[in-house]
Amino acid sequence: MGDRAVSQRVSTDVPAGAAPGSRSWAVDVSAYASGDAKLIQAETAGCAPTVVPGESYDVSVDYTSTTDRNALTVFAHTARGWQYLTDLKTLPTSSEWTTATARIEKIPEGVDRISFGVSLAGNGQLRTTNYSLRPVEQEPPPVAGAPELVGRWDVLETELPIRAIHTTLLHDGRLLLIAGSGNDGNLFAAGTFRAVVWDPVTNDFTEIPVPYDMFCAGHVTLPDGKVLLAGGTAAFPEEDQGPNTFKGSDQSYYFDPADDSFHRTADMTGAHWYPSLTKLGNGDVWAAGGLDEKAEGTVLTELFDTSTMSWLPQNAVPQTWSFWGTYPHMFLLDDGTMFYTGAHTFGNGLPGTGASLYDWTTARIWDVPGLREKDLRDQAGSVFIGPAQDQRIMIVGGGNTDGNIPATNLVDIIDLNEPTPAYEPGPTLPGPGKAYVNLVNLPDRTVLAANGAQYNRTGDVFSAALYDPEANSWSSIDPDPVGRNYHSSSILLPDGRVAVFGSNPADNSFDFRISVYSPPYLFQGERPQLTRAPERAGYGDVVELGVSGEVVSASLMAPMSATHQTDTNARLVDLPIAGEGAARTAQIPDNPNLLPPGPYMLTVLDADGVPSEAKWVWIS
Ligand SMILES: [Cu+2]
Repeated sequence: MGDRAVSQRVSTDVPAGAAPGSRSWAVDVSAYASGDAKLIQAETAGCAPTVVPGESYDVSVDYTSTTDRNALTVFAHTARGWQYLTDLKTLPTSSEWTTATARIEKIPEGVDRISFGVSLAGNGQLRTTNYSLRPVEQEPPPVAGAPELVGRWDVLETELPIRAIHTTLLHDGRLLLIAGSGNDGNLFAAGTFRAVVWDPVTNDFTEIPVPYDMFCAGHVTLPDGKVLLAGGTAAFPEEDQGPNTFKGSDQSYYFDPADDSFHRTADMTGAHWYPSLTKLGNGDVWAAGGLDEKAEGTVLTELFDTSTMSWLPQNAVPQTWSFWGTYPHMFLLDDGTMFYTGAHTFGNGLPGTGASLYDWTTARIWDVPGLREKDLRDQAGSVFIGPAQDQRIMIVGGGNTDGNIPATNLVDIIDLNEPTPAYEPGPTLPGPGKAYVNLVNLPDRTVLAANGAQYNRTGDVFSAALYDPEANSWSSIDPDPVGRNYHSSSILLPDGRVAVFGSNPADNSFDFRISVYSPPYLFQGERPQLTRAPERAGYGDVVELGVSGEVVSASLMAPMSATHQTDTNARLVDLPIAGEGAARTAQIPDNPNLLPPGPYMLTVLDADGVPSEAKWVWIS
């Protein structure tokens, strides 16, 4: 519209560094009297990008113009058709290619597509190219920092003496922190492998001699409180190999907190770099996944016989002959089968739906439907939500190391008590998408989701949130002031705090700072106390507890053993209680698949949702 002469054409004059074959559009206006000419996307479904009402977008376009009568203009499509939305800014004369950027704040309701570009309302020549539209990442709303609402993060003055990549809470309250070579090829070549035991109460570190490169092993706490380690690194990638083509080790050791040393067991049947270890109801350990001695995916399933402290021969283990990936997130269910959540470290393009049920006794596998974005679940988080009796598992976020695609903030939840379980969409994690999310069951039955990054070992995402399984909702909390991505882990401490370790970004540096998160329940007045509990209890036992405070429930929590943000053996098991006042009884569940044998942290919870400090109870 308007009164002017317009001619336009395609031009090969494009900005320096533009992709080969790029073109620009040029428009010439002369004899201008009124109206304008626009270089915008064609207002058709294929051309004009789709948008989401309420979201904000950053737009950019490269332009040159012989006049200053230019504006960055947006048109919007609704059910009623296309109409002018706004001019974001005017653009100055520019003889050189210049990138014009602006933000479209909050797309109005009803708008499903937009078209944007540069309009020219005067005599002159305008050229444009390189149109881009990017959603603005929604940082979670700032949180008013009352610790009784959002908790508190402290970064300790003490720093780690080693790259703590494998972290385990021991039954004496100390932590076993293992680096092995710590992802440092020079230390690997020198045969320098390290581990320490850290006492968070006295702040002492004890150096532990490490017999082989436990970097990239799997680990789990055995029924007697020893820590079983299996697999690890036999060789770093050679120069002509990809970055994650490490050769696996078949070695296996256990750490004994009684003598602070590693002891060798018989080797595994095959080599595993990034295996997952899942403890079974009888106290034995299932292991699978990872790369073998040739840095290829291993299909071997392994079983550790705890009574003889040895790995069984291949023919004594039901074999699926399928590759579970690297560090597959495999959870033991209450009927003795397992659930593969769809989360893993590295690797994508998974077959089927991406998640499955698995009967390890028959080696049968069933696809489970409903997981969204199955190829964006590299280094997602997986966790039981609520008491393990609910058999509900949540998968949170995840990325794609292969494509370096921005991570997702999608959350899916599955109820494995259903006869035909399927993932259902859960509430989206507040803040930008992230992989490397650290998920921790807290004794008040909420779940902490902290740390992470949007891209492969870069783009730290600082948002953090607590998930309430009863409300099925997230509430944002203050973030860890330390950005943490690859090779970070979080461990619940017996006093109810969470210790967070590590981060190994793309430059292969390592963050030696330790963060400690004190959840809101530590600032909500007096805590209930567990004054008396048995040291040991058997399946189905009724045990006596001494408590103070208005106690409403009790639970047993498995001490965490985590690497790569994950502990597939973590769980909180509800302990039904009876009685009144200071003397209570608690019923130990009779199903060992729900509560595999071993040391547990027993806590009681009061009516305000404040947990006691834990006491250790051995379940056998
Ligand atoms: Cu790793």
